[in-house]
Formats: sequence, C-alpha cells, structure tokens
Amino acid sequence: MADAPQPRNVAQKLIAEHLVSGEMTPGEEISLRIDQTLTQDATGTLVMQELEALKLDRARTEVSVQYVDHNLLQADEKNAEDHEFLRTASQRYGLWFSKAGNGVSHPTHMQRFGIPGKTLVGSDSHTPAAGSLGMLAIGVGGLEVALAITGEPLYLRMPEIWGVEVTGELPPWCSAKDVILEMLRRHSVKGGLGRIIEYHGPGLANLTAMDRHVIANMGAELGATTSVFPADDAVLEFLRVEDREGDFQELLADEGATYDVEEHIDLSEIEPLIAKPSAPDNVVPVREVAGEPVSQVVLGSSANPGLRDFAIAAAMVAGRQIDSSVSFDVNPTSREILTDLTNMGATAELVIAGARIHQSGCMGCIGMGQAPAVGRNSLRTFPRNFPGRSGTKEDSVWLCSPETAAASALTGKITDPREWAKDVGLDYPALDLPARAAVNTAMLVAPPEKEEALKIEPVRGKNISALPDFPALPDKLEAPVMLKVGDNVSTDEISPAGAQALPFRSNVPKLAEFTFTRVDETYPERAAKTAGKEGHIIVGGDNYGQGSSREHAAITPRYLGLRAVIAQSFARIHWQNLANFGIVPLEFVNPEDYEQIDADDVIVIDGVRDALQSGKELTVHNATKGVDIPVRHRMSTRQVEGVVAGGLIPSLAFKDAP
Ligand code: MIC
Repeated sequence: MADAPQPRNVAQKLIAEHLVSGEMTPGEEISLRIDQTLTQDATGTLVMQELEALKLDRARTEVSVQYVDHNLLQADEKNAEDHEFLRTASQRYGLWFSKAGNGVSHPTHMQRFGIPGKTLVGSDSHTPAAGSLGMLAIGVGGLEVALAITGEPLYLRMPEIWGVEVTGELPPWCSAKDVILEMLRRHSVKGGLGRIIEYHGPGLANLTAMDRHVIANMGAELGATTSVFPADDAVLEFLRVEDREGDFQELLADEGATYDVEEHIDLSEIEPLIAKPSAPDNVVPVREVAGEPVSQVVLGSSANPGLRDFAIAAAMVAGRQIDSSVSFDVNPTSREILTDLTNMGATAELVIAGARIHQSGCMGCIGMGQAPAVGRNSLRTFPRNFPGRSGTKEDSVWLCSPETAAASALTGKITDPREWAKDVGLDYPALDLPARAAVNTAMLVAPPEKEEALKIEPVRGKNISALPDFPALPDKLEAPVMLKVGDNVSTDEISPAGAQALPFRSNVPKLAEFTFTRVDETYPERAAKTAGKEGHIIVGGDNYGQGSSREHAAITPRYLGLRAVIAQSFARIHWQNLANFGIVPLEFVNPEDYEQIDADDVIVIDGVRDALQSGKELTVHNATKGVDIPVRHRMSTRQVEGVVAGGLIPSLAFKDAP
C-alpha cells in the first residue's frame, strides 16, 4: 500500500502546486510558475525597459498590472512622462494599467485581482501583502518580474516555513499593526530571513483579510520571503464585499500539518506598540514613550491600507480638533476606500477635525511629499522609518497603528489610545462598514487585444534614459574599498527615494548622483572616477541591503563602478539584485574578518571568475594590510553565469547605452 500523503501547510501547498523544478527542502533552489505580477511606478519604468530588451510580444501571465503608487506630484514634466510611458508600455505588452490616483498597488491588487491559491511576484518588497488572501506573493527585483511576465519561472531558495499559531482576540484600541510590531519587537529586521511566515490557529477568526494584509505586508520588515494566511471565511467575506465571491477558493492547511519553526501569539496579550526612530524593529510599548511632542501624524500606506484603518481614525477625531501643533496628513490608499469613507461621512469628520486629505496613493511613504521638519517627531502608520526615508535627512519617524496615530494627533503628544479613551470617556467604536465596497473600475485600463497592442509604441519622455551597458566580470579584481558600512544598511540609504531623487527612477545616470549620499555625500563623485576602470568595492555588515526591492540600489552603484560587495550577510532581494546586475555578492566566512578591511584599502580578488564557476574556495587579499580573508558566495550556477557575463541580461537589457 502506498504511504499516506504527508499533511501539508498552506505554504507547502502553494509551492507544490506551482513547482517547476527543485526539491522542497529548505535551502535548495526551486523554481515556481508565476500566475500574476504587479509593478508600481517607482520600479515599473525599469521593468518596462527590461520587457523591451527581452523583446516580449505579450505578457504570458494570467494577470499583470502596473500601478502608480508614489510619483503623484507633478512639479515638472518628469512624473507625468513616467505615467505616460507606463500607460503606453502596459498597453503594448498586454498589462492592465491602474491610473495615477486609483490606488496603491497592494490594497488595489487585493481588491480587484488577488485570487486565493495563485502566485504573485511584484517589484515591491511589500508584495507579500497578498498573502492575506491565501496567495504566495513574493517581492523581487524588477528583472525577475520582467522575466515572470515573459513566462519564466521565479527562482529562489526553498525557505523554511515558520508557523505562527494565533490565538485569542485583540483588546480594544489594539489592531493588526500592533501584531506585526510585536513580531518585529520579538525577532528584529532579520528574524524572517530565509523563511515564509504562515499564520494559523483559532485567533485568525478575529482578523479580517485587511487586518491580515497589514501583518503580511510588514513581514517584509522582518526580512521574510513572504507571509501566508489560509483562504478561509474571512477571505470569502472580503471577496464578497468586493463583489468577487466567484474568485474564492478555500485553501487550508491539512490536519496535522507541521512547520519547520513554531511560534505562538496570543492576541489578547497585545498592547499598543510603536517603532522608535529609525528602524522598524526599534519597538516599545506606546506607554513607555507617551508624552513626547508630535508635530506630524500621517495615516495611510500599504501598511495600514484598509477602510477600517481610516474609519477608526475618523471615529476618534469626529467632533474633536487636531492639536494646533500637529499636521495631520491622511493619504487614502485607494479611490474605492476614499469613496466609501465619503459615503460613510468619515471624510467630512476627518476634514472638520483638521486633517489634510491627500490623493489616493502612498506618496509620503518614500518621501514623495510631506517630508517632516528636522528632528521633529512624525508618527506614521507606514511600514518603514529608515533614516532619511521621509525625505528629511535628520528625520525622526515613528511607526504605529491608526489608533495610536489618531490619539496622538488629537493630543499633540505620543499617546496610548487606551489612556486617551479613558480621558475622553470613549468606548472602542464599533464601525459600521458598508456591506458592499464602492467598486469602480473606471481608472483601471484593460490591455487591448494583441493585434492592437503590437501596434502601440511606448511614449518615452526625455527623462526615460536607456539603461547603461555593463561589461563582463574580469578574472582579476583589484579595486579600492570605496565605503565601509555597518549592519542593516537599507536600500533607502543606498539609493534614496524622496521628492528630489524619485523622479529620476527612469534615469539611471541622473539617479546615480544620489547614490549613498545619505551615508557619505562624497561617494558618487569618488566612485564615478573608478567606473570604466578598475571599479570599486563596498564592505558591509549584517543584513546588507534590507528594505525596498528597488533594483536601482544595485544598478546605480554598478553604474558608478561597483564590482563586488563583501558583507557579513545580505537581505534576500538586494542580494538577488546585485547578482542580476553583475555585482559579486561575497560573504565573510568568519564574520569578525569585517574588522580586517577598512575604507580605502585595496582589495585583490585573483581568479574570481574561475573560482565562481568552478566552485573553488574564494579568498580576497587585502593588499593594504597584507592579509588574506576567506569569503564565500551563495549564488546558484545560474546566477554565477549571470554575474560573470556582467549581469543577467547584459546583451539584452543594456544594449542601447546613452
Ligand atoms: C518601499 O516601501 O520602499 C517601496 C516603495 O514599497 C519599495 C519600492 C521602491 O522603492 O520603489 C519596496 O519596498 O520595494
């Protein structure tokens, strides 16, 4: 008799269903069939150029959607030209286009396109938000999304599955944001590396699909490959409200399913939490920092995108006034939510209390507007607070729930919403949310029929530069260390966003001028002198390149001559982006060897091509200090071939150098 099949958890089912190659053993390279893709403005223009270079005729995924999340300010022609390029390129390649103002990619995708049981890749690290619907949704660099659109599988190392059993019910004045902040408090920004987090257990019945979105979204901050939830009644209810119950399919873990790692969260023990400046894992109870003055409060972003998140804030501020020292900025995440809020009367409550209502999007989340004053506390319901990410170099950004945000906006001080409620004598409001969402697809542009599409020429404004040409890897690297950085350096520090830099996301030479300027203003100029010559090297600590998926953080330093990064460890997406663009990602075998290299030392890596290709041990020679340092890499044979060629598609993506 054949053995009974092993019970599977949700993540394993999703992977098994989409497995193209490899064994589902943690650490092994696997490849997965991808059903859906999403791209957003700030990373999407490169994806479109990559599709062009890959000579795609038409998207081969079930659904691919291009959104406009951030670049919504039109202070000059640049952003409008990006939108026009994205719209016409979407039409050309058979993608849906969600117009500027329609909404942030993650909640909008969940509302209109997400389907339980499907795979999704997105050129945005918060793509895992769709795990809330029982999807396997992974944030990757733009090039992987482009390849998925052409029908290629996604390659990754099989992660461990980390089961988090959820029990209990959240107390009043606590919400999903406090749950994920609790995970960050426990596990830090590295806790999820190499893992998929699967939430299960009876407590899930007390979390709506949008609550789960908040938790899955910020699994990115834990460094996790993705987060998944089952597709259960809460998902069915979400799809029903969105008028899409026909897209529901149940997806539950088998009875007796196990996990590689186990953990437990009792929702009833959660209290209001807040991440202090300037890291998402700098988490403390709100009560410990209560009383700190606040000058800005921002509500919105894909890390608190649900109707509930805005409605609770509206219910709290209704009939009251925002403190005179606070700018209360509300950035609704989708047009649908803005319509629902308006129909409910909540928009008026927010406005009357003194809120500044912005258009649907998540602009301030990467500093596209609403940059705070230097050193003044800004409380945000956002996912990240890396230094300078708000657009202000010496910023002081805190991350919290809508409840904590609204209470603090009313008092002008960081305030535990439970204390505020006690003071004003308010019970936790029971929200009366509409039974059907205000679904309206007028700003979603469907792809034209293939014959029509092939005739469309993407409109390239003058800010859309061609991608640069990168040479193959030489067998001997001999180059100076241009920069030595510490642990957890984020891609925001490598390639900043913000209203100055972001409009140049389609213009690599120009954007390169901003590279690492948050860390060292002299880097771009010094680095550029090595480009086209010997190049240079960067030394990093642990978790190098955490945060955003932006491949610009690999392409712009590469453009300035970066050939290798030697770090103690790498964040997953940036590591992949480095390899994709021909930068050798090396790790110290002995982490303490980090101390053996200083800025300006000259590093020699002889026989690097050969060692990478033959799997020989790798040693870097610090010529300045006269020491040999053992290093290793974790690239697959496929990735090594890409690095050696100077990048995954050097002959395609980078043909038309300016
Ligand atoms: C972010 O939160 O940093 C973003 C904006 O969502 C990015 C994408 C980008 O930098 O454009 C991400 O997380 O990938």
